[in-house]
Amino acid sequence: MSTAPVRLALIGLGNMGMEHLAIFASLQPRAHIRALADSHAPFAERAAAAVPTAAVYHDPLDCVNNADVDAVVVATADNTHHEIVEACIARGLFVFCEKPLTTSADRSLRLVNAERATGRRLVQVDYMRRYDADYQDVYRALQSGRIGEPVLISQRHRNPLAVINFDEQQLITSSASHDIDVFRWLCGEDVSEVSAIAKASRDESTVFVVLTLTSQSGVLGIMELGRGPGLDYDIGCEIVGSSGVLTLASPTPTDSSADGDAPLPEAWMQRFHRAYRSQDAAWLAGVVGGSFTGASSYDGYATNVVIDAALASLASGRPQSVRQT
Ligand code: ISE
Repeated sequence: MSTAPVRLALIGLGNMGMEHLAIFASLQPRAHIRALADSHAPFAERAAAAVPTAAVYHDPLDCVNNADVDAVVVATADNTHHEIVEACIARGLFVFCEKPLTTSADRSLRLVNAERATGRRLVQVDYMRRYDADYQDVYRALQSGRIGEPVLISQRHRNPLAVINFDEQQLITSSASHDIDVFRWLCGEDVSEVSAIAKASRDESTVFVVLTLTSQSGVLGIMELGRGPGLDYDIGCEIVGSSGVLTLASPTPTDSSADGDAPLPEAWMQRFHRAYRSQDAAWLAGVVGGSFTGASSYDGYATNVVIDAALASLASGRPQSVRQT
């Protein structure tokens, strides 16, 4: 196995990109941050101040096509992921992309096919909950058979309005992508049907979406997603099995100050700070060793298929079949 550092480009340097930058900087010398890119000049400059030796690009595609790197981290706006990841695959670069992989199942499928054509696994999607210690406890307990056969997986995902002012659609496309990924990961299979309903308070401050899913073997999933002024960031998961119940532990304080770093700007970064660290370190090891443990391009695509169907259900008021290619 190579011991040379992984030469990295980080593209998209808003809050999430800066969080990855801090993590990969802490993983030096295994990671060598050689290039930074953001089309928003102040963001590029802020990151350059943190890593003055890195080359700075203002065009993400210029960075992918010309930076002297082995691997790329993409944390740009969701609707730009497709073309950046596509360019990475075309250059044979490993790419770690923020969720959702793209903004439609069709686009994500094109990436899956482009990656398959290379004959190598190049893409990982940032679904960091898979690396969270509490989620891993639940996952392992389920796999061990402790509660028998899973029957119902209920999830709760609440956001404070001060951080998230999503409408119903955005709660599905952005927030629910995590819960859909967790449902597929826990069930170990794809989703076959989804339905979505939503309710906003009269003053429009509080918006909730409820998704109901069925897995291919019939496991039921219920997820409630919301935002509002009266809400804390609150994540929950409970699995009812044929012989018991598993509940996701309430988080121990995992804010960044616990690790001696500066406070993080977003509530979910505090809650999942250690999961992001574990995930980024595992991805780096995957780039070196060629074996990845995180969400694949297919996982990103399969989540997009459910999102598309959930949006269709919200618009039509009817359950929608979910069909993966
Ligand atoms: C955000 O983009 C995230 O990734 C957070 O984990 C999630 O909790 C939040 O709702 C998303 O919008």
